[in-house]
Amino acid sequence: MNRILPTVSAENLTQFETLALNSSMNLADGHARQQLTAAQAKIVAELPDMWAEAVLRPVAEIEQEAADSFFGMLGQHSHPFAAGRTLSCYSSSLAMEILARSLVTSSDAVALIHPTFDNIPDILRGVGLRLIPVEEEQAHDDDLPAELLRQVGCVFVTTPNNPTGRVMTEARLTRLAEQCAEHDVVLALDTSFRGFDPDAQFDHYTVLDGSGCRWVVIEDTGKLWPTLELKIGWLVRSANVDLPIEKIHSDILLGTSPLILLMVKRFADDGADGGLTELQRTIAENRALVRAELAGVPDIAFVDEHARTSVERLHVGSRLALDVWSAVRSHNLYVLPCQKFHWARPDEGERMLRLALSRNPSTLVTGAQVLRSALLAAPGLQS
Ligand code: EGV
Repeated sequence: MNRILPTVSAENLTQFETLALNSSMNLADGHARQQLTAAQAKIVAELPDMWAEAVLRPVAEIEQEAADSFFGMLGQHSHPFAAGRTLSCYSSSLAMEILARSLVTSSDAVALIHPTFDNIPDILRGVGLRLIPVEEEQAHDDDLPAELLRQVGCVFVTTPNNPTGRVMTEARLTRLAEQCAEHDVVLALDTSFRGFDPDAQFDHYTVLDGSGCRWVVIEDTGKLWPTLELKIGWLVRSANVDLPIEKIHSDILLGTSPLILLMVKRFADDGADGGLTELQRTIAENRALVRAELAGVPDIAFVDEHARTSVERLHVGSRLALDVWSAVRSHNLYVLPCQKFHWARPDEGERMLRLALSRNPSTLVTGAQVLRSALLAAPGLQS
């Protein structure tokens, strides 16, 4: 007999992820849950020494070193050094909240990439901002309409995007920044998945500063390393941004933990020393593993063929993603249905699931096998 599952109610993607937190087959959230590498385990073993170091040293110095190592690992060599230009937060969502509260003091609307992770639209709407969707294809392929730029105080782009993995090229970023400068619109980037894709590691800060536009970038250590939610979100801004970011940041926090900053520095130094390449290789292997386990299932497709981020979208054909989600959930496997990524038109995501790849290979293989059986048992409409 089937186990009776309680009715679920999940109002956003994170609540879907919360349902998965205690499952041994959690392919839902995009946080890193794979094993530490040997080099990373060594850093973790040295945490007590880092604690002692953090007690002794000035926090500004530690913060600067952590930022230099992290931004350097990601090719962001021109990131600003001046005080207050790179603010550390407990998480990138907190950085997002600070940005949203800052924006709403001087504008009422934001043009936001579509689809993207739903806490971005939810945070922006939460402070009262009106959102205008910008289709991913449009943002990447064409200039934005002047009509749109006249209506908004900010253009917000996630690159690489979550869940699609799509990366904005240097040429497109250059043009978008020019357009934002022309219309005096703030260009905001969320680059939380940058570490997974070398194409996203050209020096964005040179491009942004070269354009003269007002800009904000949210960077994140949180998706890369299995550090048990110990992470930093950075809120970086142009000198001319003219938003009360520092004030609002200070309303909410005095600072982040120097212990976590030291840990981030060490992980980033290891990343620059080959760890990041190793991580990219691991994700590529994990992606290949999942694709292989699902090979030959009728009426499915991997949507983002060239994606390199730590998540993978699966089109479930004529099936409904929520039906597949329920079917695998009864076997304790959790994945993420994609409707809510499509924050302006949820229907567009109703036949897609997102699978997390920052997991151990054994978890991915078992999960993919459960998913395979469920897909085969629910063939959808046969053509
Ligand atoms: C992903 C969830 C929230 C976010 C998960 C995520 N954070 N809601 N503050 O980190 O792709 O699974 O981005």
